[in-house]
Amino acid sequence: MRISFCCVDSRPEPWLDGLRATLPQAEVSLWASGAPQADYAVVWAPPQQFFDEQTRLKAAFNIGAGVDALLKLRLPPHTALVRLEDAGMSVQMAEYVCHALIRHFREFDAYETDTREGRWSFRKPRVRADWPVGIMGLGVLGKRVAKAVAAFEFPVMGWSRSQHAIEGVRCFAGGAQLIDFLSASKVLVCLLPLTSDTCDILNRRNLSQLQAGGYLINVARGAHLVDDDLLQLLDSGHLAGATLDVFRSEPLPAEHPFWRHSKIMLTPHTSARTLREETIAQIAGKILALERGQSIRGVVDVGRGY
Ligand code: NDP
Ligand code: OXD
Repeated sequence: MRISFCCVDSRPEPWLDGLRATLPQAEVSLWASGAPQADYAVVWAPPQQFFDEQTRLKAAFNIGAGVDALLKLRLPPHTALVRLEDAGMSVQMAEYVCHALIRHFREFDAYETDTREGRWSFRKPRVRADWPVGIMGLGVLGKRVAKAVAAFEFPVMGWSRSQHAIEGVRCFAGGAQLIDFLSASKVLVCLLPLTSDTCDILNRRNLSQLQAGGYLINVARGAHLVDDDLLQLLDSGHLAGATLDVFRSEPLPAEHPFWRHSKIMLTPHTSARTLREETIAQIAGKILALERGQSIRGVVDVGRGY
């Protein structure tokens, strides 16, 4: 069995060593143009040329959860596209979102300013019931985040394409329930895949539905958010702030106003990193299952876009 590795932005050697150690029966190599046809591919942002040449792949494994960039490419017709499912990302996402939420809710930034200036002063405790948290996307990551937020006793709402039933989470589904979901939320967390249906979903119309003084946490994709709409809602005071991990253009261009906005906290697309060992173990397990003729989870529905 041949496995071709083609990932921009990743040092290939540890991945190649890890794949070889986990699948000793496989011939694992770094892709270069003209390489022999492989059975499986492990990819992150490969060039179109990779799929133009590797036409006999049974499956291409993305080493991330989001496949929006891959779906812009032409894939060979019989190649299954497989995304990463959790592999250590969901607990990181839960940490990140809870940190952003609690930092804002407990006003820790204001306390930091106070204490740095030598002030021993208290703020009135906020009432948790007044801070309902709405999570867009109840997939692998959204569900884990909902559970973590609920553990801190915030009211939690979730919105997805199909109806879900999750203990402790008030679930909404589909376009018809979007406005009800948003208007019941004060903090909005975006964990949707980027598709033609979800692009620009964090726009003025939708963000205006959040309760006054709302807060946005976008950890999904930059193209979910209409940047200027967020800036206007922050400046008008309807939104109190935002934590953003993802941007339309990454790295965020130096001149972008988000860098310097006092109500925006930003991080460089780091909320849930791909962990090499967990990722290799998951991919190797799926390759072995496919070789045994078994079906696997995480196969992307190309028509749906995730
Ligand atoms: P999943 O595919 O497991 O979950 C996607 C969820 O979004 C599902 O609940 C799905 O609904 C819902 N959804 C999809 N389309 C719509 C729609 N049109 N309307 C309403 N709900 C919709 O994905 P993951 O949880 O694994 O990952 C989510 C995203 O997080 C990734 O696509 C990626 O963009 C981002 N991500 C960001 C990272 C970072 O570091 N910033 C790291 C990892 C991922 P249903 O359940 O009905 O199918
Ligand atoms: C992912 C990401 O999709 O890192 O996994 O953004």
